Amino acid sequence: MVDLSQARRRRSAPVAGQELTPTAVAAAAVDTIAALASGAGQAGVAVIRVSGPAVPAIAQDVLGTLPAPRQAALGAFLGADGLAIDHGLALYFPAPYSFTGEHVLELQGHGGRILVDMLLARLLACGARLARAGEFSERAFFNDKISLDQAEAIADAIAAGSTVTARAAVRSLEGAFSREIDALVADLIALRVYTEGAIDFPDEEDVDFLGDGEIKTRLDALITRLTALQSRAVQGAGFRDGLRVVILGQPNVGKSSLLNRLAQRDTAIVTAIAGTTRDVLSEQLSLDGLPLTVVDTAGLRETDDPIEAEGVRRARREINQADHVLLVTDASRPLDAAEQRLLAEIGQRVSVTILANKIDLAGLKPGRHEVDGYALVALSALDGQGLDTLAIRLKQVAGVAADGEPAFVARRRHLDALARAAAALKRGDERLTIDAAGELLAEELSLAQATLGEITGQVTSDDLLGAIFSSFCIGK
Ligand SMILES: Nc1nc2c(ncn2[C@@H]2O[C@H](COP(=O)(O)OP(=O)(O)O)[C@@H](O)[C@H]2O)c(=O)[nH]1
Ligand SMILES: [Mg+2]
Repeated sequence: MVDLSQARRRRSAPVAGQELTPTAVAAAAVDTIAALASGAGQAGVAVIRVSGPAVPAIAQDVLGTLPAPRQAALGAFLGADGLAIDHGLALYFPAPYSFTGEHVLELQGHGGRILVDMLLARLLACGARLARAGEFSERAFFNDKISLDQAEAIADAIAAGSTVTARAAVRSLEGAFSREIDALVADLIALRVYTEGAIDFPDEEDVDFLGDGEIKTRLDALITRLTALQSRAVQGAGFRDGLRVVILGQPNVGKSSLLNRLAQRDTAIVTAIAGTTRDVLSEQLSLDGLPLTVVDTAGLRETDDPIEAEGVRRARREINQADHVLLVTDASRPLDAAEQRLLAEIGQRVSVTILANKIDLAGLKPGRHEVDGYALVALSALDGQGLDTLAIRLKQVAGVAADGEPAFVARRRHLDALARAAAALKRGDERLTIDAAGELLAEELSLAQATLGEITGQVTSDDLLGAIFSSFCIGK
């Protein structure tokens, strides 16, 4: 079981395994990091961020003065020779009132690659070192400026593939998710205290705490809230991760037409000649905010043409990368033997929807059906009938509601923690109602609390933190 006393440790010096007393931390040589925070390449302005105890000294060297806190100061960024490398704005945020909680200096210079390199080299010469990926956010987390899910939300907001995802990420960043977790944890702690009290003083004033229903009522309420949070987190994760949708099918069934219809532009070449699409083609799109990567492939058939054969090989390989497969067929005829085989093969690996395309030719109505346990959508890629039904189906596959926006973003890691916390509460419920075992319930409550703490970073392992922050980009 995770011990709560190992909750977020302040790690001011990157010395693994070395315990530091508070005074040692203060005295320890925490290094100062620097990185380009804005995008690489030519731009009007580039922002270089510096964080750490050496910031005031570095400001003296590079600016000739320490700017007044939180006030933009225009001036030269000086090289070692005293000549200006660039001119720009400097902003100084003294600790602890900064993003990282450390002294931070932001230099906004011109966005030229050489200028940025020269300025970074100068900062390194003054004693900073280049920041690792995610290191600014990591320091913000260790200095209690943000919770772990908020740090992740920063990365998610930057990487957001749709406005809906971006808005949800910003809400997470503002603490929408951590507040929910914290509130649940607070109630869990209260219930733990009550339960432990019931165990320690079983017959206090002849009241049977364990049997009085109070614990059960509170536990049920917790389980209900956690379950509701879980389903909202699933939404948040669906909108964050989106879906990789692979379009497969025989030649000429309308796969490329479907891609073009979904992308609302002529991305793929469409002709009446079978074997037109030879390579894998993908488009990023947003389905009412749900980020989709739609992949068009070569029609699957036996062929003597080596180029087309390679396309068929690539198309099959796409199945392994897909979150969902759209198997396009011709609505005017039933699935043939090859399609049946393909369907069975895909169905074993990934979820699939059969699309009965060209209903305009077959004279059929658009709509959703079930065939042999598979979802089938009848549509026309040519005139767009049934596309709305396909959209609903894809949102269902992604686990997001047909309407509405996620309250926050969530990651698989969060879903996993929520599921484990819910399982612990359910086990605790059984221990209480079946065995009337207060101690066992208390243990499950404590486990659920620790598991929820993994989301906000109250309880984490260094391995997990390393994995999370290293996936960020430099300067974040
Ligand atoms: N009438 C009709 N024709 C379609 C439809 N979808 C595709 N087609 C036509 O079918 C032919 C093959 O389409 P294409 O998208 O290249 O098929 P692919 O080989 O599966 O990529 C083209 O002539 C398209 O215009 C549809 O829904 N209705
Ligand atoms: Mg095609």
